[in-house]
Amino acid sequence: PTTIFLKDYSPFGFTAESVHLRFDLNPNATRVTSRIAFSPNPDATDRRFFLHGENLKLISARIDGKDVTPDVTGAGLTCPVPDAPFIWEAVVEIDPANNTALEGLYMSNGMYCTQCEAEGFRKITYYPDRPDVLSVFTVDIHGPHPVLLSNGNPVKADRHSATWHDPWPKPAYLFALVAGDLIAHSDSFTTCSGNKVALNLWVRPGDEDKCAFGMEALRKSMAWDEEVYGREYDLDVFNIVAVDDFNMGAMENKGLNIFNSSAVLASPETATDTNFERIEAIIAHEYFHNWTGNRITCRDWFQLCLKEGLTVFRDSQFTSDMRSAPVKRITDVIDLRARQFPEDQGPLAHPVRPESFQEINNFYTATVYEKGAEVIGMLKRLVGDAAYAEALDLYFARHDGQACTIEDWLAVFEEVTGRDLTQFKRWYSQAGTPRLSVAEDWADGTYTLTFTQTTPPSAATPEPKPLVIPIDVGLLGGNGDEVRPTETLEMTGATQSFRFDGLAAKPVPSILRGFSAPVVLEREMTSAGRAFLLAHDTDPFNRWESGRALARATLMDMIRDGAAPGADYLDGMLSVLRDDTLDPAYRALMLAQPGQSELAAALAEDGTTPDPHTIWQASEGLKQALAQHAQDVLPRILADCRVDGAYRPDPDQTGKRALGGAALSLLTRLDGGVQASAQYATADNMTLQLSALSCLLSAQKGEEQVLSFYQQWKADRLVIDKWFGLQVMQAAPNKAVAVADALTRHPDFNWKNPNRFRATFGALGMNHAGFHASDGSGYALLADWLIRLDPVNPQTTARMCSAFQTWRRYDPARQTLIGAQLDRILAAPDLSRDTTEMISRIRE
Ligand code: BAL
Ligand code: ZN
Repeated sequence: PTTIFLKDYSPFGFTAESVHLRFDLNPNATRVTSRIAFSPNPDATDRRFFLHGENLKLISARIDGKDVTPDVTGAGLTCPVPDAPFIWEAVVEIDPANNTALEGLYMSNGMYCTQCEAEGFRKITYYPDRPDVLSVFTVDIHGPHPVLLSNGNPVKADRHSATWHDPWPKPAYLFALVAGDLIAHSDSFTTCSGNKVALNLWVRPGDEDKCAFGMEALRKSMAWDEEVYGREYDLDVFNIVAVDDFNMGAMENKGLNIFNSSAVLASPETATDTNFERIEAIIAHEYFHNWTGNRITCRDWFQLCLKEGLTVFRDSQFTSDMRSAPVKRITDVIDLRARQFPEDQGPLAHPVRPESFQEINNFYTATVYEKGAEVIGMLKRLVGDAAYAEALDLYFARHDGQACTIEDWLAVFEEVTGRDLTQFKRWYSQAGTPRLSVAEDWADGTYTLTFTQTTPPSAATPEPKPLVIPIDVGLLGGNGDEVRPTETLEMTGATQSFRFDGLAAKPVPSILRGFSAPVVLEREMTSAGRAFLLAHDTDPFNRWESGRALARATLMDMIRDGAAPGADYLDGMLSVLRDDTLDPAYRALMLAQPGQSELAAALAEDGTTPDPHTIWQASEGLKQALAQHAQDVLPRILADCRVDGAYRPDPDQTGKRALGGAALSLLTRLDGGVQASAQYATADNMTLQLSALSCLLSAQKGEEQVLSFYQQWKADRLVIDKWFGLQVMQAAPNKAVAVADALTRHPDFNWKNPNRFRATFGALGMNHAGFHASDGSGYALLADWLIRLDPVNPQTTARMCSAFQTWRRYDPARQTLIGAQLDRILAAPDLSRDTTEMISRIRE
């Protein structure tokens, strides 16, 4: 496979002034006729006319009306062209019905849809399929379908055809087309300058009752982007379509967002609170891309974080404003540690802006997205809110309609603030999670904190240099009062000290408040010290963090020494549980323990080879101990969390159900499932039903409920995805592989559907001790299925390979077993470029 390098970028030799596409839809023989006006690009030196194209049958090609015979390969075509503006016309035939990779134009339940990011458009027609070629598209669609959609505004429509025109120049990756028998849930939004925009959420008949929440989320997102970023919507219509077969969560195509149905459809009976929150965030994310991604796009795919990091950052701000900011920050950090830290600390480590790739689909990663968002959060913290707003205004004004780079992005901040961001830019170019250690000193009323940063070297960054790290610090007195409010310390050296003068007594520091930088803070602390911060820290994030650190330390002692859970943790959690002044959602997050994979990472970091089964036992032991310690308060908590009245997925009810769920899971350890069974029997919404079922399954009960759940919901594919996933996730470690294997034989295991495949095998990866069964059966089962899926859907296969990325943490026997499976996958005939790249990088 060829490696592509950032340093080799050069612009395309031609500009595309306008694009006209005609689609004559047919499941196995769709005809795509293109008419493109090209002109020589004055900014380019290389004038070779190469158009990308894959899996296309070229029927005819013409230049300025004359037939030509291009040189065609599996990757595209070349052709001699005039040294002046010319018209390119081509007719190709494609086979959407057999497009199982779900890239380009494909079919899902009889409906046509597209996914073009990153390089899917080349499977639709010959085109310069690169994000720096922007053009104005007009699209004619012909086919016997009631609904025919594309980007932009509708121009005309009759019984079996429709024309769409998108006035905003865009790269081909934002192209979209949908055709099928769909029903609209419609509404409207009047923008700040008075344009009434028609909003439609298109779904399959039968899903109409699952649209209201997504539509409301869209309206909120449109209002928020006007209010907070001054960004107004720019077309007459905004269409969203729900599709069942989709590789990603959703896609921001201009004016025609296409969503995985799991990321948009929801009703109280079928979706959990967590689903509702995720839907609100994804609707916002895709909508916000209209400015950060679409109006200003990326010059090349190395700049992916330019749009993704920024848009994740914006959607996090939105969720913080709509819901609880501390809860959002905590859940983001949990997610970062669960998904991005392992990536950054293993063989797949890459910078937020990678410098090379073989398959760009493999770089839609937690590093590009989530660490990319953290980098923007740091930048905002360093320059302040006002300068951030000014820099963003300049960014939008200066780069509207352009394809940009990280250099363009940083330049607006440098201009607005006068800062030199050369060192800060290392966050974009260096891989690896920095470790930040801290030492303290107290003398004569002066308190000094000395920080040392080190980033472990990796293949991607063999010699990391010091980064700019914003460290938010507050100081507390011995009675818990705040003696110094939060201030942002700006660390630039490898080691650096910060002094706090004029203090009457030695303070207790609260460091890295709000998780002000994506680092691992290494701080020697006693359990009593952590318990103090858990009780008193005035920063809600760090208060939670102290509880988390206490849980981690307690678990590590249990794992390493077989110690009994200490009183600091148990008493600390009891106080949190009892504290009715704390938001229930926040209390629920406090009760959640660090994941078993996170513990394995912490052990490996400390030089102890993690044993998944011992980790599982300790984790179970701590939950059991907490259940017993809190047994007197749990029934009251459960009762207090009961919600009267109609279900609403709002922060208030959601928080109560989350805390109630946490309490029920502890209570199930004491009552053998009596209350969980009762909740299951009376639940009138999916959150309560699923949390009860989850409690029962983790207590090795619930056989009857598993069957009745299936009977109740077998017609609802999104609920049945949950049913598949939950059984695997909650299975005891010695049963998880067998449960997953049995489910692959279930008639509803439609493995070509990415949601069903991910529900089953994503859950197996998440069942840490189950996946790492010492006989290697988990590895073998996953490898079997990755080998089977790869020829059908390389993109989803490659993503699922990351379950193996942490393999070097484990004992030699497990490494041998995993290594053998990696070799087996690599040896599969015709393995895709996607999977080859992933497994090769993991295997290194
Ligand atoms: N652009 C791919 C899907 C997303 O990040 O919104
Ligand atoms: Zn995105």
